[in-house]
This record gives sequence, C-alpha cells and structure tokens, in this order.
Amino acid sequence: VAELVQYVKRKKKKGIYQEYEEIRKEPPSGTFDYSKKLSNQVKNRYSDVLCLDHSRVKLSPLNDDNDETSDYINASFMDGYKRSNAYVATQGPLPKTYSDFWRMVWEQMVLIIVMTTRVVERGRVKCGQYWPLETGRTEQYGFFHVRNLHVEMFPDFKLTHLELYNTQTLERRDVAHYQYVSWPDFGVPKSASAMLAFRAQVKQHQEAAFQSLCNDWTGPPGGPPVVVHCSAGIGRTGTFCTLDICLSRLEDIGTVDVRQTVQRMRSQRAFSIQTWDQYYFCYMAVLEYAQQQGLLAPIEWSDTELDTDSE
Ligand code: PTR
Ligand code: PTR
Repeated sequence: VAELVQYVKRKKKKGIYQEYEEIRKEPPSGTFDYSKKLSNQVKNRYSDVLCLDHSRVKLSPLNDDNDETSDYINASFMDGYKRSNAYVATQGPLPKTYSDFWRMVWEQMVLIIVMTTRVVERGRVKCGQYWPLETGRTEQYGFFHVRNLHVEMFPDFKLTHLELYNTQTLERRDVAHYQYVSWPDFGVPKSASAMLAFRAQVKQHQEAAFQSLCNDWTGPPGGPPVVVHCSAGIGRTGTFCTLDICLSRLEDIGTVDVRQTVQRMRSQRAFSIQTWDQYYFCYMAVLEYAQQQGLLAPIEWSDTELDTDSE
C-alpha cells in the first residue's frame, strides 16, 4: 500500500480522473440483447442501463404462462475477491419487478441485501418500496410473503430483519436488509470511515449468516451472493463492491489494484462506477482503511495533490 500512496501522490487527483476516463471509454464487453427484448424493456428502470447477456442472473422460468422472458431481471453476477459470483448487482426494484426481485433472492439463497440509495432523493423516486417498512408488517409479492421482524437504527444505516415465506414450498428464511442512508445523491460520502464501518458490518454478517447455513449450501465455497443495489445498480453499487474487493485483497496479500478491479467489474456489470468522484473515492477509502489498520503511517496531503487544476 505504501506504493499506492506514492502512486496517488504522483498522479494527483487529475491523473486519477484521467485513469477513470480511459476506463470509461472502453467499449462494453458483450451484448445486451436479452435486456433489449420488447417484453423486458418495461422491467428496466433506465433504458440506458442494461445487463450484459453473459453475466445476467436468470430466474427460473414461470411455467404458468407462455412468456419466455419470465426469466429476466435487470441483475448481473459479479465476482468478488477470489470468489466467483460474490455479488448480484441490480437496479432498485420497480413495482412491476418486486416479485421477480424476491424470486431472485429466494433462488440464489441470498442472506444479505445491501441498498445504497434512499427510496426518494431530491423529490425523485430512485427505488421502489419493495419491502415492508414497519415492524410487524407483512407484504405479499408474487408467491412470497415478506415480513418485517424488526429494525435496528445505526448512524449511517438501517438494518431490517426480514423473513421470507415461500407460499409454494411453505419454507421460511431470514434475510438481512442493510440500507445505507448517508450516501448523497450525485456524489460520494464525505468521509470514507462511515462507509468502511458499514462494509465491515455487512461482511461480518454475511460470514456469520453463511456459517449457520453451511449444511444446506451446495453452491460455491464462498456462499450465496450478496445482493447490492442502488437506483440503476451501477454507480453506488459499483463503488461499494469495488471497495469491498480492494479491501479483501489488501487484507489478504497487502496490495490493491483499483483500476483492474473496476475493469473486471465492468466486464460483468457494464458502466459500474459512474463518476470520477466515485472512482477517486475508492482510492481514498482504501488509503483511509490502511491507515486505520495501521498498515500505513498517517498521510499528509499537499494542496496540489488534492487539487484537480494543478499539474
Ligand atoms: N445520467 C444522469 C444525468 O443525466 O443526470 C447522471 C446521474 C448520475 C444521475 C447519478 C443521477 C445520479 O445519482 P444517483 O447515483 O444518486 O442515482
Ligand atoms: N439514465 C440514468 C441517468 O443517467 O440518470 C441512469 C442512471 C441513474 C445511472 C442512476 C446511474 C445512476 O446511479 P446509481 O447507479 O448510483 O443508482
């Protein structure tokens, strides 16, 4: 990581911005045909944010209709650090897709949902209210009943314990819903420390929940994917996952490669990380983490290193 400090100091903020511009110019690594199908278009929140065909999450087709696109949801598998399909990155569910969303959560045996947006921001709906808000309430979405068991409030996030009931198989499962509420729209968190604490809690919860599931799990060794979504499922979602991957690698082998991480992620969920600031934030958050963990001495930044105008 010491090299990473030198790298950021040498490139300065402007150089990191340019690095992001280069990544952004690379064409997407595949086709979006399935997302574009006429009967799927209504299931996309944004007509310009589609899923790559090769990494999309397929729902099991519904056999009670002839709709051959009933397996579609705007969601993509993404690899984590040394783990394939560690995440499902998805858009904020639309009323039309609530039941598809819960079907995906069920079929992928998801334990944790991470939401990095609020439902309404600046007067605009960013995501549907796809789970019951009040403790004790149950809502029905397709053949799932979702019950809000209880809510815990933290300074920057809210943890809702949900119970999912599948009315077809009569099984119940617990799902934890983490909503990060301090991420301003059009921007990045001011300090990385709240985000780092959030990530640490999510990671710990996923590991603990997976431990208790172990006997029932027949999938890959790392356990079920964590579902991560914001509004479009690319900007804040990509930032959260990039950070998680970079920190896992740092914890394991002591090095970080933000650029390669983002390039790989974009090959599975196109357009991941939407702004320069989000990209730069990943670097700064990694450095903040390394200082917190005592892997780095406190860094002193000169004005020119943090200034976008200076060369
Ligand atoms: N495409 C958007 C625009 O044209 O304004 C860009 C945009 C990016 C819009 C981010 C909203 C965004 O905010 P959020 O990440 O909070 O949804
Ligand atoms: N067409 C939308 C826009 O540009 O406004 C797409 C979009 C919306 C892209 C939100 C990114 C957005 O941010 P996020 O992925 O963080 O929700």
